[in-house]
Formats: sequence, structure tokens, C-alpha cells
Amino acid sequence: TLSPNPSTATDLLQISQVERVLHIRLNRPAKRNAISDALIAQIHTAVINLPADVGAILISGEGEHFCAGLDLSELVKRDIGGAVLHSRSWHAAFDALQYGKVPVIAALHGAVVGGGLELAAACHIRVADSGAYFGLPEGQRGIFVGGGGSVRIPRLMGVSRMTDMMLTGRVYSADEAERYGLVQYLVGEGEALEKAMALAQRAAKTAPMTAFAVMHALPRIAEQSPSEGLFTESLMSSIAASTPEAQARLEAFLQGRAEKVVKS
Ligand code: 1HE
Repeated sequence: TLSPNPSTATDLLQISQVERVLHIRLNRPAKRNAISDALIAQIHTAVINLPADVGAILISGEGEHFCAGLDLSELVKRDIGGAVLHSRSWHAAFDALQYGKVPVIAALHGAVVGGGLELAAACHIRVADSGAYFGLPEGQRGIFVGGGGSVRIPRLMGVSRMTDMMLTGRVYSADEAERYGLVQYLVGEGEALEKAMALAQRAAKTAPMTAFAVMHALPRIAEQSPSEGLFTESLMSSIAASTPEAQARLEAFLQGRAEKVVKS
């Protein structure tokens, strides 16, 4: 079931839990879920204060769009010192999301633009509704990405595609986003939330040390030289394999009690 229980609301987020999945909804639809200072702080607080039984997070947006990016009404008031600290506050929130305790799945629909795309890029798995669209209007607004987009988006789709988006205002469709590596899943109109919840329920079953290795070690290994990467991999895999959870899962497979790999 997708019906949330129990449910707690902050003023800009709607947070509910379905089994071991914490569902965080951006809940500012009148402003297209534009990320204000208060909203970034609430996202940060939510992801570092997870209930102990949460195994995955699902992020979605209330209303017609996932997220319109930075709240532009606040930008005009900032001086250079305030701007750099503002950018760092987004980095801290999205780092907490990406390098936290549990995997994060994003359900994307409507506009996924600017800081909204930066938020999506900090998640581990992205599911796009066929009507979703992706843009970086920073280029047109006379600014630059400040929420980690220049680090994360090229790693998903390449520097040349991001350059094009920022210089020409190119908007990618959901279909293109899937083809170019920006999202891992493309589903029919209105289906992203259900698919993302199903994936989050599966991801929540990942053994904690495996989740740690995938979220914390894998992206770092990908940045290391092959020699260092292989060495880090050996350390990480031996730590994971020596946990009681791994031992129990291997035993279960050998006794015929575990899921087999099935063709999808
Ligand atoms: C906003 C924002 C916002 C909407 N900040 N208020 N992001 C952008 O440049 C994207 C700007 N937004 C849009 O292009 C469109 O709003 C959407 C395509 C997302 C949605 O269109 P639509 O027709 O559904 O909504 P709307 O009528 O444009 O907006 C509804 C209201 O939300 C309206 O306010 P109202 O008081 O007149 O009702 C809009 O002003 C308000 N609104 N988007 C503030 N972004 C860490 S650095 C990150 C840098 C960036 O993210 S820059 C990119 C910012």
C-alpha cells in the first residue's frame, strides 16, 4: 500500500513512513516546490534525523512539479558572503543525503530544474515519469549552479551535455534523460511514485554494510586510480563479507532459503 502511516508534517515537507521507507515530499506546490532557505534546512534536518527503523528514503514533490529549483525571490537579497554560505548550506544538505545511512530514491515528475535537478542528482536512484523534464535555467538567470550540480550532473550525463543545457537553455525530456544517464528508470505518466516506492522497499532490504559500501565507497573508488580503487575495493569487500548479516545471507542461499536471481 502507498497510504502513509503514521504521518508528520513540517511546514514545507510532508513526511510519512511506509514500512521501512521514509517518504519525504517537498510540500510547497504553490511555489512549485522552490527551495527556500527554510526548505533546504528542513531537508537537511530530515535526512540526519532518521527514525532507527528506516532503511530507505523516497523523495517526491507535491503538485504539478518535482521542484522549480532555488527560490529566486530570496536570491536578490544576498550579498557575496551570504551567497557563498548559502551554496555551502545546500552542499551540506545534499552531502548528508548522498552520504547518509540509507539509500535515497527520487520520484521525478513535471519540472526538475535548477536546484531541483541538483537535489535529484544527489539521490542514488532516479525514476522519471514520462512527462518529467530537466533543465538548468541558471544559465538564463545570469547565475551558476550552487547546489552541487557542477560536481554531480557531469558525472551522470557528461560535461558537454551540461554545458549545452546551461548555455542554450536546452531542456531534456524524460526519454532523453534516461538515454543519457540522468535517470535510471523511465515509467509511464503518473507512475513514478509507485515505481520509486517499490524500488525503495527493495533497497531498504539491502544489508547495512552493503548499503554503506555502495553509497560511501563506490563513488570514491570511481574517482580513484585503478590501483587505489582495487585496493579500497578489497578492504571494503572483506569488511562487508565478515559481517554477521553477510554470513547469515550466504548461509540462507546455500540452504536454498534465499531469492535467486530472476530475469526481469
Ligand atoms: C517560483 C519559482 C522559483 C516558480 N523561485 N518562485 N529556477 C528557475 O529558474 C525555474 C523558474 N520556474 C519556472 O520556470 C516555472 O515556474 C516552472 C516551469 C517550474 C513551473 O511553471 P508553472 O507555469 O507551473 O508555474 P508558475 O506560474 O511559473 O509559478 C507558480 C508560482 O511559483 C509563481 O508565483 P506566484 O506568486 O506568481 O503564484 C512563481 O513565481 C513561483 N515560482 N518557480 C521562486 N524558482 C543552489 S543554486 C540553484 C540555482 C537554481 O536553482 S536557479 C533556477 C531557478
